[in-house]
Amino acid sequence: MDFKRYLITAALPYANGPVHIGHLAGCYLPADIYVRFLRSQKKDVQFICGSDEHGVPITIRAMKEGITPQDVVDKYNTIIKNSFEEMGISFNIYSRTSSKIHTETAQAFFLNLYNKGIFEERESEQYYDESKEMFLADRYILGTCPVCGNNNAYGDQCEKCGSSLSPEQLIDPRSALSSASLVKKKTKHWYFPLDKYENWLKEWIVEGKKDHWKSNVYGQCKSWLDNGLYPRAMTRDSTWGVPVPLPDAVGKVLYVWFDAPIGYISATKELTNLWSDYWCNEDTKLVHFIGKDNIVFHCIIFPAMLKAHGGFVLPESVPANEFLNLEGEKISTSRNWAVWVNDFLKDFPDQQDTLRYVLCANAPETKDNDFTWKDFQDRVNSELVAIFGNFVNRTFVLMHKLCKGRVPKMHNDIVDVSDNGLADDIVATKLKVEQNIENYKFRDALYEIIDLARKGNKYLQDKAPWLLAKTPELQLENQQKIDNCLHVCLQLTANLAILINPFLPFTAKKMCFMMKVVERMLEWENAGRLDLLKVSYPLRAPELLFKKIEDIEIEQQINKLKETQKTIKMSETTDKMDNTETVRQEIKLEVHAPKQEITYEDFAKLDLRVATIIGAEKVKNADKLLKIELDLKTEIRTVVSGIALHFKPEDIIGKQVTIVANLAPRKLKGIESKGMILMAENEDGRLIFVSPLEKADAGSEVK
Ligand code: B3M
Ligand code: ZN
Repeated sequence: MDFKRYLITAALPYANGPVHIGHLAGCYLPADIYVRFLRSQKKDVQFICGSDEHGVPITIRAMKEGITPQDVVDKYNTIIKNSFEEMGISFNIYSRTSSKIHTETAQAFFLNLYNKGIFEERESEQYYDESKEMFLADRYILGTCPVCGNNNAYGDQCEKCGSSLSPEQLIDPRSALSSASLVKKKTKHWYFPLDKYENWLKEWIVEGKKDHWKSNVYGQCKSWLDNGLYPRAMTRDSTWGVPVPLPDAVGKVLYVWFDAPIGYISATKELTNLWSDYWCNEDTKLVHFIGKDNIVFHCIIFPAMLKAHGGFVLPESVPANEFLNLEGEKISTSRNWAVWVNDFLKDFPDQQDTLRYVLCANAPETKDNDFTWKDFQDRVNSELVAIFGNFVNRTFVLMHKLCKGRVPKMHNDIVDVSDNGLADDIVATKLKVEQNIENYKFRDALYEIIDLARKGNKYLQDKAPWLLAKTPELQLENQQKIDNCLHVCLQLTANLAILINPFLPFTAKKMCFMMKVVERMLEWENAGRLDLLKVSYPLRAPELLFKKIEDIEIEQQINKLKETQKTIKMSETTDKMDNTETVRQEIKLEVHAPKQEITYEDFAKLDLRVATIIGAEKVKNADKLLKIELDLKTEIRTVVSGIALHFKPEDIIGKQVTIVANLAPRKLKGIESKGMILMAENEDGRLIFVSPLEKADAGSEVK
């Protein structure tokens, strides 16, 4: 399908910290490459982003820094915006969700659904942390997953088995902010009935997107859909956020994941009066660039909201990336384990493109990837400097030396196979780059361009014009060969500028300057042409496009990280209790922390039994679930367990396991599960049954 307009969004970063390389690699850089590519094709495109200024992460940061939430967002919005600008992330608008237009747009959206009677109004008891005097967002409630027993499941999702949860389903919920156990308080909220959109979503995603969404994205959606969708509260008790526009909703705001994606719409409104041409037209291609932790919100919840509202285009694609780690460890804002973009630019001034290069060449497109400083140095020195930069530089130096600083003529009567071969390579590369970018394979696209420069180097090496210049007796004939060689190399240089422009825009600009061409030459349709630089046209002296990264620079960065590591270790030991932190990684730190003490009576409430597995089969439409039949001597029990990725049904029959026999029954995929099988979990995530060392009688009590 041909689209008339393109609406490209990049996840709205929480304004609770600066931007780091993981953010760039995860969504802003690929989005920018995509947009620059579209613009170079003269497409009608709007690139939308802004700060996400609501939600718990902001209020917690404010609490921690002892300032107001408004101070927090003002401070970080500026820092983030500047970093993006400096890195050449070319948004058409970078807005903020604290803007008036956003409040109005989000409230109108809410009221539209409200007036249609879409929300379910529910009074419920919700978890309240008395020590912090606040109701807790789902993400800030931890507890045991009823499906797989993971005791650090979040109130909205168990990351171990992928089940979608609500806080009520967690066993022994506790506060992630204070570790306190929670009390329940009555409160009223408006729920969006996601379950009612399940069939529509299945059709739209499972049938419509299976073959063209990235497999990591499709897979995550599929598992959410397989696990079943539930109504979700779209309002929260808080003073920070977009007020719920209803008279009886004092002290309530829109859930941040309700208002944030609407931020894409309000930012477009702020940008142009023609906003509805983009948002309300079937011939708009809407693409959301995000990180993998945002998939469910962009692929399931927001589309369902748009569908409920009606009149909006749905995302054509959501090319989410996986995560970028740093020197083998997860990047973390709160632990300061990151390379901050503003710091990078201080240490490596004017080297935006080297960072863009490495983050794209090593982008976590299909799996989590690692950024290491050594790899940064290697890629810059052996790819950017030694291949691309070197080719352009040699071409310019030789042209000045052997062709009087002007574009030499092409002598058509002596054109040979290698000249033609290189011309063909240029055209072929253009096509491959196009295809790869259109399929969101930016790494592969970039590789093709470097490979073309590599071919240029080989061509130059084989022709060796500097040797031809050394035989004065053949001067005329050789000069023609020299001319042809440098003519081809210069046209290739111009083509490289066009191809590299979406990826390394600063470099492409420098190349235009050296070639004395206007930037319009960079339009994509010009790629493949061999007459981009006019014969006899004088060119400028070469500038070095990239700087080699020295060992000492890398050592400094590594030392910086080592210092950070020391601080992290210290604060982790001295400061374990102060975990009013913002980001999820922080919560993960708690994973192995000992649990609260319990009394013997607490323990005695558990009815633990040995049971023998006598049957096991996969649950239909649920990759992770096994339906297991257990012999408890006095009865045969069915338990549904989230272990299908770890065990084959046929391998576990006959095994003896320990179960919690008096756990309240729960329906999973329509099957009633009575009890939970206990598992030990290795550091590598492997699960092991907790079994008696010797065969015990089925049904015997464990105490
Ligand atoms: N602020 C989450 C994040 O930064 C969230 C994205 C909103 S996109 C509408 O990861
Ligand atoms: Zn689980």
